[in-house]
Amino acid sequence: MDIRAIVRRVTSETSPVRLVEEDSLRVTVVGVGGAGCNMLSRVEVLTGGALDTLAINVDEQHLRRTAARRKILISAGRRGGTGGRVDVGEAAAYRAISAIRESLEDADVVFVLCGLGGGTGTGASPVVASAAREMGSIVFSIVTMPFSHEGRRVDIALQNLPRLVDASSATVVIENERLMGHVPHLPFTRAFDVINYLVAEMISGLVDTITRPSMINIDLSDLRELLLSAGGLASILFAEEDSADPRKIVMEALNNPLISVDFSRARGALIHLSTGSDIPISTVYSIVRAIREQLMENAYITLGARIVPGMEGRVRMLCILSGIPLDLFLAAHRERRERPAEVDLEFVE
Ligand SMILES: Nc1nc2c(ncn2[C@@H]2O[C@H](COP(=O)(O)OP(=O)(O)OP(=O)(O)O)[C@@H](O)[C@H]2O)c(=O)[nH]1
Ligand SMILES: [Mg+2]
Repeated sequence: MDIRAIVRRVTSETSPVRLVEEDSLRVTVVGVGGAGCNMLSRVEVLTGGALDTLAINVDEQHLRRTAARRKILISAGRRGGTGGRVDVGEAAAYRAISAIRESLEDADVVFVLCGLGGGTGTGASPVVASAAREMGSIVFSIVTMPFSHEGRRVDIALQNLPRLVDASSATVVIENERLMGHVPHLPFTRAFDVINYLVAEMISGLVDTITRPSMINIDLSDLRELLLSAGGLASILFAEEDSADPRKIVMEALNNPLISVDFSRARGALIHLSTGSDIPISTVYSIVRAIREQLMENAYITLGARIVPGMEGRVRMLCILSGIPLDLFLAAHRERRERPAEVDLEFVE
């Protein structure tokens, strides 16, 4: 979207709010496998049950513990779950495909959550994403990559990520390892909980962005446009800063990516700002320009903004960078995986 068009739109509107009816957009959040269901429980709690949530797992006990509005138990067709086998997870989803399709029938936007690396989530999530997409939904998959010390699970994740990217409109990848760089001393289970919380926040922010009326709205057709011209692999950036220094906001966001990939190859961005009513349009312009500078030339940029009472002097930004080449990401990961552990050696004569 061209910034001049936005300025025209904002300045020419008698009422700056283009209303989206509160319930006009149907969003379903689906958790697949153990990690996916844990993330989903967080979404359910964080949003106070306001979103339509669906849990899918072969693990019945885990499914019982999951907080979700609806649940589908899929069968691995053998005792003891998938045993970490992706083909078994995939077959389990196909066995339940009519129940899965039925439960996603009316959704405009479907979020598919999964921790890549196990059998259920890795195998079943592309089946869920394809089903939703075939029925016309926009599908955002949000997945985590295993920690490097999880060994074989990393290979499983790398091998299967392309299937999920193909099946989804956009796939946001979060590297557990990058996130933990920010909180290195947490025990394993607490670390997962931090990730689950972050994913829940991300979804609630995104849903908020596309469903609640804003000063400049992002709606379904904006999303479709963005994903048509720049779908594929995506990353999400957040920042909150003083509105006096727009470049600082963008730098803060870019310095905290949850994925290690070169953003200069991203082909699109969805930027959403929450800010006070005192924000000058020049600040908005500077933020968009600073993001644009980081991306491919002619990148597709969609902007949304909301005035939040009490946020005078501050800007909170949520930015989805999409259209990142998958092969770049995979190559960087494979290389890291094959590289022997680095050791600092000093030779003394
Ligand atoms: N974000 C997050 N990641 C998790 C959590 N638990 C495990 N993981 C990650 O997700 C990967 C997959 O684990 P699970 O989700 O338990 O596996 P699954 O999809 O249920 O598959 P199987 O149990 O093998 O059938 C692991 O390798 C971890 O990297 C969690 O609670 N949250
Ligand atoms: Mg499991």
